[in-house]
Amino acid sequence: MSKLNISIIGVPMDLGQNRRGVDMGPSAIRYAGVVERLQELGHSVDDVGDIAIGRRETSQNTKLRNLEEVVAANTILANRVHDIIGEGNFPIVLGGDHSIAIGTLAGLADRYDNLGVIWYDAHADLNTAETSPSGNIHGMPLAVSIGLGHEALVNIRDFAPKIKPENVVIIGARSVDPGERDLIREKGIKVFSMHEIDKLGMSEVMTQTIQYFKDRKVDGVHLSLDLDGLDPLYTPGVGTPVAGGITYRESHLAMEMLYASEMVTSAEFVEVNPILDEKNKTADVAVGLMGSLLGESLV
Ligand code: EXY
Ligand code: MN
Ligand code: MN
Ligand code: MN
Repeated sequence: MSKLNISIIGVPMDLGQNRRGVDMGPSAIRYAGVVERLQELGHSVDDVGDIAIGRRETSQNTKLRNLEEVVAANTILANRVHDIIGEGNFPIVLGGDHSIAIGTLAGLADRYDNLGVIWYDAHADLNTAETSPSGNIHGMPLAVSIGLGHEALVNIRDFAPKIKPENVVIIGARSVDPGERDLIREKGIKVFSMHEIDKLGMSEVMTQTIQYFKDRKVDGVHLSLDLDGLDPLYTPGVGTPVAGGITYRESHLAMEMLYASEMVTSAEFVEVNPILDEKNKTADVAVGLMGSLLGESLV
């Protein structure tokens, strides 16, 4: 892959869930040396700073917490991401909770005819207000992006859906709610749960993922990587840890294979919460994975 012009954009969002501290994720990832790491790989890196996030709403809509502020921030993010692609740059979005994927995908989608998405996560993030057990919007961004959910979320940048369900591959799932399971079946979403990762191995999972996108003739692939996709042994600084996850080495292998595929055109790294972390371990892992995704080799 040739050297890239990378634009890093921070989204200090914590309104998509209940635990404070994930708004400090972009700072923690910068502190872990993201800009330097990507520059060392030969890329040109522009850190464009953070999106402004509003305050927690006092009127509690318990089915869609902080809806207005989540919509407002994601609208700004979507427009920024859209511009970054227009400039020919490679966007890397730093979260923040996973609700920010709504804005990232809203900004990306109309820059492609047939965008593929990898959802690297312990969760499916396919809830709607009707199926959500929590009312937390960070459990909804994939549903929103395929056109399901509150219209204010679904219609950011005035078009919907953003992506096709058959262009999504979920990797690492192990905590899926009943309504999400129904949706996966109904929409035929491709999922490599921990069961498949255990059974096939990560090498085969990634080979099949890459082939899946080739078969669908995608013209770009967005990687949405939730750090809770990894086992909490490696990434303890996340708000919704689930045991039995992807290992550190499996995750690096996945990133290295994506680099070799030359398919990935944008990425986001979300749910890093330094308050819950151990000495910035989770942000360090995030930066390491970005390195492998963008060309770092072991020897
Ligand atoms: N499925 C649960 C919910 O919707 O509340 C938990 C979602 C956690 C979402 C994390 C970030 O990926
Ligand atoms: Mn997630
Ligand atoms: Mn456009
Ligand atoms: Mn998750």
